[in-house]
Amino acid sequence: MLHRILVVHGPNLNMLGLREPEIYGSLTLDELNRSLETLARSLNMALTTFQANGEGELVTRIQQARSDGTTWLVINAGAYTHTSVAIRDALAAIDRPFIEVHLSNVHAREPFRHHSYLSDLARGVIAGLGAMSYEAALHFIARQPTDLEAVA
Ligand code: DHK
Repeated sequence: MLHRILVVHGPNLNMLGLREPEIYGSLTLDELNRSLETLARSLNMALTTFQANGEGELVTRIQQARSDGTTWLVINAGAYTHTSVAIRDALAAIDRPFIEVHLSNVHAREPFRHHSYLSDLARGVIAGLGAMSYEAALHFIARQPTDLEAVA
């Protein structure tokens, strides 16, 4: 079985490219998603992306990952990283490994960005590498065994 990755983007990430480019870079969300799809294909993995500004929509999509064949998640929950017990609980509920990513180095920014409700549940946390934060997550997942390899 191939890894099937769900990339989840939280609030305001639909404004990538326009929004504070000195912090978040000049790539649009569409360009980022397309480059991640290309990278995933080259690593023999399937990748789906989802973006929402609302906490409830994000929770609902994460819940669906339990039954849609998703094997790993890569999540940039945006500002909800620092506030959302609901997104934490959804990630805990689905029993799928995930990597928390951020474009910016949240630890070099305002103190309220230093705490994450997700990090202690994540397999890894990657911050500050721009689009490469997501790419590094995909490279890591590509080297993880699939279920079939794990039982072989
Ligand atoms: C994106 C956001 O929207 C912020 O709210 C987070 C994160 C940082 C990022 O760096 O990708 O604090």
